[in-house]
Amino acid sequence: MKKSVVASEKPVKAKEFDKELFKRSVEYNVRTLYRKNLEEADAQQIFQAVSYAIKDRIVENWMETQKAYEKEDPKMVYYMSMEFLMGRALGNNLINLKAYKPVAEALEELGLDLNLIEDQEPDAALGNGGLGRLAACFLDSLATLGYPAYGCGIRYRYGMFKQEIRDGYQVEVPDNWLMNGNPFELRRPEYAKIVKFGGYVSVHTDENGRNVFTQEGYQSVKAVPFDFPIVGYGNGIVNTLRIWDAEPVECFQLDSFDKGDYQKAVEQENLARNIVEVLYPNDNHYAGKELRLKQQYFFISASVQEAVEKYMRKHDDIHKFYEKVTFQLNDTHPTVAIAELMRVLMDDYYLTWEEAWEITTKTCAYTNHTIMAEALEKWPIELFSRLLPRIYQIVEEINRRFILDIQQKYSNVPGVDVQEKIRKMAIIYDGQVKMAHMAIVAGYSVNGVARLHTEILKTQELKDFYEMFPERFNNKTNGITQRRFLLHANPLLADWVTAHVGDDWITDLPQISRLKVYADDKKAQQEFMNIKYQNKVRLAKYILEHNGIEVDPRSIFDVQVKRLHEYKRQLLNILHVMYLYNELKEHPELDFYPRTFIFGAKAAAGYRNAKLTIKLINSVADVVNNDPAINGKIKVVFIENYNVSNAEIIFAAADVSEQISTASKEASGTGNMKFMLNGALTLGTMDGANVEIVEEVGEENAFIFGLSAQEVINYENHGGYDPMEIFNNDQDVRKVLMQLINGTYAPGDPELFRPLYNSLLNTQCTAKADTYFILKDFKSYAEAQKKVEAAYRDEDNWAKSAILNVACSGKFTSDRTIQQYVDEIWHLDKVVLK
Ligand code: NBY
Repeated sequence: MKKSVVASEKPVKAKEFDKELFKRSVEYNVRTLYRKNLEEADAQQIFQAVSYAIKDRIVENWMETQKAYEKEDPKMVYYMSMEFLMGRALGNNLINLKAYKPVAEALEELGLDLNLIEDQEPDAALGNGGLGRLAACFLDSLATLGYPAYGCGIRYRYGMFKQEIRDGYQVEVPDNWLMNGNPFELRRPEYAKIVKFGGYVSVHTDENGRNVFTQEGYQSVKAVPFDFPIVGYGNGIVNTLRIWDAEPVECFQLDSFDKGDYQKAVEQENLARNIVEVLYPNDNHYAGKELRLKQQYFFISASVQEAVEKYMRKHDDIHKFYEKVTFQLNDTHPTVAIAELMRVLMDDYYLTWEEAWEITTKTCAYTNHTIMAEALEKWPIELFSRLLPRIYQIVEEINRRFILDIQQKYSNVPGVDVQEKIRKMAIIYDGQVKMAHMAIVAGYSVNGVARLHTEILKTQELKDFYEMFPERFNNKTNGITQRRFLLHANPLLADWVTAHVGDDWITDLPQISRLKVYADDKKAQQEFMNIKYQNKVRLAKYILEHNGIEVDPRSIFDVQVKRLHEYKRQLLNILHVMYLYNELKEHPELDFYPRTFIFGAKAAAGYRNAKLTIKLINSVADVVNNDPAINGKIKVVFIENYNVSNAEIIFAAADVSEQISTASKEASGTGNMKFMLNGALTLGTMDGANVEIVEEVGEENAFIFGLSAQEVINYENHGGYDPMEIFNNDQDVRKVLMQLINGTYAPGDPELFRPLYNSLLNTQCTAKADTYFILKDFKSYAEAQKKVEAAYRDEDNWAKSAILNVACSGKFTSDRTIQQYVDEIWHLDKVVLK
């Protein structure tokens, strides 16, 4: 283990930052870690030395916080999530310690540039997209608000893959983020747990006449936790993100002559090696992989065991567990926690089913993040029962009792077909375990992540469950942390905001509304546009360095960054670029305001149309960017390897925020909020949280287009719509679509983009076509884009709208979201350090 020894200080809250001490500790760390002095150390070594110096400061506060929790014994939330998309820690920790500027100065005095040091840190990319980043924002808000919380997750050896673009195609490269060691983590072997897989369950009756269930013939894995400090902003609080690593239970004996044992030992060792190897890179898509279910049970079993043991260290009555502990399940991925808690309570603490059920149903709460059918987790019972035999028994019993409840409730209700209800609502049906159903049946709260999304859950997707348990359903509109996405990501704008309205916004974002009075102020408008320009220069530099493409920071920066998915409709965006290019070619005299279309997106490794869309974007970029006839008026850039770190640079530089999902499909979106906070104007559909963004900022300060969610749902209920009609009647659309199959963008292989073409048109009348309403919304999108251009030409008015976007973003802080979870679901008390 690397170790740094630095004289530690008392909590930052009370103490001023001691620059000289900090400089000495960096020098000392470089010396002890690498036997070098500052001049000899390379950038990575300096990063490590600085991080260890900062960690020592954090550890002080960490101990104090945990001591206070120990003493006050508050109720705790365990945020259970397969994903925590943390990004980099160093800069964020400095921000939250309120030490960013002093540290930057101290390093400058040593001849070092903090920005370059920050760039040495690999992103902790233990998540796919919105869901994982939401978990990270929530941890930041929980610590900042002073709520006792644990994040529980998996320490994947390889996080989200690195994306390289070769010949326009996405290539996935393993993300070896732990390669140089991780200075902020702490291995906690003393809290290791054993997790059991497979085998069979045997039942016997003990001396008290109780049925005792034991799992036998299983394989086990040792779960070893690593703790990450989660630093609250300026309050001395440090919470814990606990992520589990896997180790073999014991080194298997090479001298074992028992063949059976030898085989088993090898298998056990392989299980430990494989289980936390890699994050599944699918977002909004359930793949049904056995190893994925193993990952889920692995971290859940360890986390549940730890939560129960921790509770029992202080309490003697397990019946009141829920008074001190609540589990928030981040989507259905951790839902096996329900059955695992039941198992521990019954098998380890000998509670009856009824007692265990009472505790479990008062402990577990579930957040839904999608209505996309292909994202719903349904495990085949064959797999589920083979891997988790005892857990499966418990799920069966939950299901049996729930079906009795349905029968009891609906048997005598006229007009209700009870069998139909059971078919739709059962937890086990058709040979599958439906995880969402279990989460709703056993949870005390079910929430959606934006108002529209929650309404759709109540009235469509989960209608039957809402009818049965209306009191469980509630909305918690997502939010983002302004500490990372404004204070750290956009220091120029952050300083400007503070200069105008003070710095309360850092922990009380609604205060930022005081900016409204400056929206009409010419000087403020100019300052704002100047900051935006500088941020565009910063992004242009990044693009030149990383993509080799030159872009003009005076052009409109029109940005779509998010996971690549058909429902998010990057295809609509690039088809529109193709259309604009056609227009410019046909009418060279057109008065066209220069525009840079910026994309950033990872596609799931096995998602064919998503990957082909990346190739299309890059192919269009090749043609358009190199056509002298259009005089650089359109530039298309695909930013390689979109991640949390480059996102920070991208949001700060955006003029236009593309939020163009098919209405009803994007549960909330959170990128939309990050753009708004940085003063970009939303070009979007009435979907997810866009609805609430427009409500806050006013429709006149955004560009809204397309079908409404209800219209989309109506079409879907009547078998879709006919895209051929549009293809046959709209010559602009027709031309663009033909260019997908006539080699315009793939001269060597004109058929290359045929699958995209086919996804839009049902020429064969076989598969459904344009299920995401791209052609249906095309015209309305193109019109909205025209309005964007016209609006941008009026610079003062644009600046006014942009300032109003910043000023009206107060609702979208994750501090507000977390406060609502606390008030309406978790009921936690704040802990204040004295
Ligand atoms: O969660 C996203 C939603 O699409 C977005 O609208 C919302 O703002 C965000 C936070 O609430 N969902 C998401 O990111 N989902 C996943 O990443 C995901 C990952 C894995 C699987 C399913 C969904 N899986 O089944 O493996």
